[in-house]
Amino acid sequence: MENRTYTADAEPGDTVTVAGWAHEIRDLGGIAFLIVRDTTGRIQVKFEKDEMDDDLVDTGVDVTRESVVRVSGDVEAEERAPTGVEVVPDEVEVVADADPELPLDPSGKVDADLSTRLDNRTLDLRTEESKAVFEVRAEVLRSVRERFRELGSIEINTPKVVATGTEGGTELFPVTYFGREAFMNQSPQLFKQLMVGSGLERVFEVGPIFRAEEHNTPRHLNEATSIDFESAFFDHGEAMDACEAVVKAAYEGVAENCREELETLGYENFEAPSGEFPRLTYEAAIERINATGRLDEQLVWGDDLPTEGEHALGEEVGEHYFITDWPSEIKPFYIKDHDDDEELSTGFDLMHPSMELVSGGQREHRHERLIEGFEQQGLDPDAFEYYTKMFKYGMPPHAGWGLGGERLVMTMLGLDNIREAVLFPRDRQRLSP
Ligand code: AMO
Repeated sequence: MENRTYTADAEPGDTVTVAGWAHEIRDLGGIAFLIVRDTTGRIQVKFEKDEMDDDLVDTGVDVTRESVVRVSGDVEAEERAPTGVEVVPDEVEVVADADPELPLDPSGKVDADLSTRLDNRTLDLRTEESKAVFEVRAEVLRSVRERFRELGSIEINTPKVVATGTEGGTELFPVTYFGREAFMNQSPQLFKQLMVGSGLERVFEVGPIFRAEEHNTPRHLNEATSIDFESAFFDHGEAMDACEAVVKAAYEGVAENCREELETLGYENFEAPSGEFPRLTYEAAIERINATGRLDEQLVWGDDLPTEGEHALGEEVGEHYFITDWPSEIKPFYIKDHDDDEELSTGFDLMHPSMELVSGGQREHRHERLIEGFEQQGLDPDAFEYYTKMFKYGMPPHAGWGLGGERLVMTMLGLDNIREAVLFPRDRQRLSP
């Protein structure tokens, strides 16, 4: 729109055209106010009924809430106005009418349940709180990309429709690809690994992953955003260093650039983590969980950590921490074992006190061992020949990780449900919008 002024930029003395939504209409008799909201804020428009044209006043006062309006006029200082200025209009146009019955109240005065909000995201994202979550999400993605570039990695995009899964056969979404069976990709795992053997060496990707898991929990999605990293000539320790740097960058970016959003969301003292994230071995982790006495049954070597165990440990540690040296048998085939102990893998997880954020590790880069790994996991190495073949042509040692984007935003903002951090979540019930 030509000559549009954002409400936040309107200064006394200006003649402006503002455009946005009718946030509120207050008719006090001789005088009426229309509050116009746009992406930058709100501005008051004043109607003095005796002094203004009747049609102009009627248009401004009779408009339904949330209709799209365009208002032209002079900006004046008015200390009683919410933002200290108001527009004295000489033209008001209703650009798009809103139905008087709204499925939710964008002024935020009446709370809506999550399901109603997700069904009506357009209206939901007119509320300051919801909008703030997605501003934060955008800043998280901006700052992680920046840190990845500082770490010398190049952004890649890999296929999402694939012939084979990698992260467990039962969690695949099948699709038909020109009459052939195909799947939605669960992880860019194999593709990012192939790139460390290419001239790119160090790569990252921000993209969707698809998991057909049955879980319907506040922290699982069936389509999530994975922030993936992989580097040639990195071991698991160096991969953890990069992971820590990227997670901290996300917090630092938000602390620095999202002050207003954090205020809207009720944070007074949002702080980026400063010290080094502690690194605990899996063995130490299960011992500490057992010592809390919170689990009905004691954990033994080889057990996955149950949610309740993660919470018990998270409460004790009280900050982000890594769990390292997992048993080889519970890590995927592509994770390398320690050279001096085959029972022990180089796999690691990064934990927020409330949940897992990242899995990673050094990868098996020796061709023969890789083939054995496929077989041990019950996967047919022939189906992955496009991948294993490249390990015959000079594949360097390498390591990397995958970070759940929504879980990062959810834990950073203390959201109750991961769905709040996704515009249009995909879960067991939701396939539209
Ligand atoms: P993993 O399967 O542990 O590892 O996934 C990595 C991270 O992605 C996030 N995540 C999810 N978030 C929401 N809903 C889900 N259903 C979901 N599934 C995963 C989590 C998790 O920690 N290829 C490996 C990574 C690697 O080794 O590089 C992988 O995909 O935050």
